[in-house]
Amino acid sequence: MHAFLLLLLLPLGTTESSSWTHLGGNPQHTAAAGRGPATLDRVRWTVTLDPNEALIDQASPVVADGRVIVAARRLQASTHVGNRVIAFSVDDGCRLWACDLPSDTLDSWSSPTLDPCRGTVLVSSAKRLYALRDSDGMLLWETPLRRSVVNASPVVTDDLSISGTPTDRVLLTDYHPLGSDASLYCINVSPHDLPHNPFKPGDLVWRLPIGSASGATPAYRDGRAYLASGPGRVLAVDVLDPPRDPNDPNRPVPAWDSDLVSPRTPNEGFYGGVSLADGRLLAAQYEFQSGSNSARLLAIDADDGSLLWSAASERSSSIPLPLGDDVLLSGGIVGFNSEPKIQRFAPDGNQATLLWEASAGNGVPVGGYAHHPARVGDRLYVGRPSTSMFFGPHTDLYILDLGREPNDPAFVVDQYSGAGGTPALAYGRLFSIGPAGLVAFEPSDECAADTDASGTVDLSDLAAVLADFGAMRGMSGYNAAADIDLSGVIDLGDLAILLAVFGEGCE
Ligand SMILES: [Ca+2]
Ligand SMILES: [Ca+2]
Repeated sequence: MHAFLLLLLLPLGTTESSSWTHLGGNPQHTAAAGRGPATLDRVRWTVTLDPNEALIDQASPVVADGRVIVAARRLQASTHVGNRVIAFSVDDGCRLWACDLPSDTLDSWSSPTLDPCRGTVLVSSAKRLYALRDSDGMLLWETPLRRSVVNASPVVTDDLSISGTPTDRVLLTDYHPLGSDASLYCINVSPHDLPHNPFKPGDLVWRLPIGSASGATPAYRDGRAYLASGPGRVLAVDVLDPPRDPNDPNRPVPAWDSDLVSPRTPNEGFYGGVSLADGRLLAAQYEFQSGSNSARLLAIDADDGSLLWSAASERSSSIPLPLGDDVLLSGGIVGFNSEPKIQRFAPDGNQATLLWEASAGNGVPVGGYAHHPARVGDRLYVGRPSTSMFFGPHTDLYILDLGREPNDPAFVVDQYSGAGGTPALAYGRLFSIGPAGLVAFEPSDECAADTDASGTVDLSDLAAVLADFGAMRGMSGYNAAADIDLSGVIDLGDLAILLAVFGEGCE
């Protein structure tokens, strides 16, 4: 008992950022987690939807506070009549709530975004942004937009304040792919609190005209939002108090605004999101006419918008995935002299070398232009696209070993049939949608018990369990990362798992 009490006095280990709140995991869309399943043979649960529902195949699940949220459509006699956001318990896949929304535009695959600070789900459909309460799906507020949102996902801040008053914002772009009337919206999410936050949740704070845009999911870090849109435009804008256009005080002036690429053809441009890591902004282009590697992958200096390097790449509307200095890109489509694949690039001066292009062996395609792989270290989780339906679901999930070359037989670590949509990683678990529905994969007990993703089950994990011992989901003090078996309560069951693997490594 003395040892037990002593442990309670240990400084708490920091738990990893165990939620997956955005497309690509976080506002930088780096799509990396500290731990995840090493194999795909431990399915925790599979949920199937009702016959009058269809998952939006290219949208990502998001996970926080013990819930996994997915975007779906409502059907009547196979006709799309509306959209629906559905929440499931990470514990058992039990359906917690569903919220009906109007139909999206053009079969948009915008992913929902979670704002755990405010307890909301942020999701767009057609010409509106909605905030739903994450505990029960109740509509809290909605904001009308000038144009529909198509394929772009919202990004929400959690670090903005003025003199201690929270002033967080959500950033979102709408759709005008061949025109010039698209916008980046900055919408308040924090409570109205004078004098520093004169906005109510859902109030438009500013709107930046961005010309043409489609699927332009912004990235955010340290007060600044970034996006790529149109034929070759990349820009950064300070979210909280951007300088204003002297001729239009409602219109912010970007911190920098670069037209980086003279398009090689009129059919090349940005149709996806950007990622941000180590001061680099990464963006991929889509190209409509030519064959393989007819588009470009770009690395941009996030400080000033200057081009660091570019390389010919497969057409993509996916978000490039930083891997140290290297970059992975999911790109390609079935047909049109293209094919779905994963490409790995290594920077070399003002260019980048294509190190390899990967399938899952035997010509099995993986990735594709609308897919967002995720990784844990050198372990890449990536789906196999449908080759029979152009916008069909990813049918299989693969684990690839990025420490090896694609021609190494051990490059493909594992495979699962039934789901392979853009993966979300949280609490060491992986969530993916596909023809089977929504599937949750379990890690090893060692990884489940490594609550801080340090790589070892040790005293800091024990301290995390003891610190919240007795807490139940829905109570304050409940930390899902310390609920090792995700049962909804932190109790002796978790302690038993932890002690059984104490000292072991999570690999
Ligand atoms: Ca640990
Ligand atoms: Ca438990």
